[in-house]
Amino acid sequence: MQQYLNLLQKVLKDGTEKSDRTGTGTISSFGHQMKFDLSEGFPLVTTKRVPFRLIASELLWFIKGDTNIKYLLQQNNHIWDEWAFQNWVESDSYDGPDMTDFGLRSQKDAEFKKIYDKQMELFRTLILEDEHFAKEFGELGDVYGKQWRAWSKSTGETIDQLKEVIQSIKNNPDSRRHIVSAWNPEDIPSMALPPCHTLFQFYVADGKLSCQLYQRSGDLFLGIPFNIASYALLTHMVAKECNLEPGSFIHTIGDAHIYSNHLNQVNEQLSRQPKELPTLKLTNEQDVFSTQMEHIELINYNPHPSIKAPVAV
Ligand code: DHF
Ligand code: TMP
Repeated sequence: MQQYLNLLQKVLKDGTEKSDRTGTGTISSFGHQMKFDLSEGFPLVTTKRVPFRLIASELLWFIKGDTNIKYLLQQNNHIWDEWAFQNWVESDSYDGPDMTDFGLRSQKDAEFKKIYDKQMELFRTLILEDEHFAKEFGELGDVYGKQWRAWSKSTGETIDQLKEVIQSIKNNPDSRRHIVSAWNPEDIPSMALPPCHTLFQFYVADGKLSCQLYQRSGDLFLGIPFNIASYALLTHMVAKECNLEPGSFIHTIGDAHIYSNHLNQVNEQLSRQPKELPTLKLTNEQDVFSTQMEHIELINYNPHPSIKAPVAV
């Protein structure tokens, strides 16, 4: 995991101060690559505790082709709540207290934060208990799950990119076309957040399956540890189904940034010594598509304590 710490250090040192869509401000640097040999252990950051259960349930949600946060809430996973909430409070149906700029305001205004927390709690309850509400406001739009499993063709049919790529790895391992793209220009306007992990490619050699991800935008403190572990897990799962060993995960990042309100957290992390990597055990015999949470086991994860940070919305 030293590569991840090196990247944090490099962006701190050489990055440029840049404003950003969320109004938070970042230090940013363009074009970086990390490479993780999956035989050396499972690449989950150890200089803070990263909630692996949330990473695994988010990946299973993508693989199901689901784009509604109801499933995530049922798994007690709240990493996408703010983006669905935003759609609700900006809609005509919303008649509660004003939630304009709730992300930034809840960090600066304690009174507002109380009202916001209450609205968010109400939102979660409605998603879980009101089917109509969940259908309308739990939906993030044409995000990852839709593009991976049901990319729309101009003819009205859909393409199951994930199924096809697994077939092509099995039938034609040497192909240079094992690609899944989440970046669908036509669908960008109907997404809560245009895909950050944009495109990935698999590669087979010497009985091993490798994966490279192109990520257009990476929140180095919060998002990136999730993204590394998520694609490492996906590579393990696809390798198992295709009777291959996991090879490497290569992570290429466009705009790699540290948010200005994550600087103390990053420095705290950089003061810590990385620990031994955990290992991953997949206990199912079945294919990628029938993998459940109970089939995914992380062994020997003994990280430093967690470090909290606000997410920029
Ligand atoms: N926006 C921004 N600004 N950064 C992101 O990383 C991000 N990621 C998204 C959606 N939008 C985003 C989806 N993935 C967390 C991690 C990943 C993620 C969203 C949020 C996060 O807040 N992680 C916390 C733990 C959260 C919890 O325990 O519920 C962490 O400490 O890792
Ligand atoms: P952007 O759309 O303006 O680039 O904002 C998206 C933010 O979310 C940016 O900070 C990158 C971050 N992000 C990740 O780092 N990983 C993810 O998986 C997701 C969904 C977002």
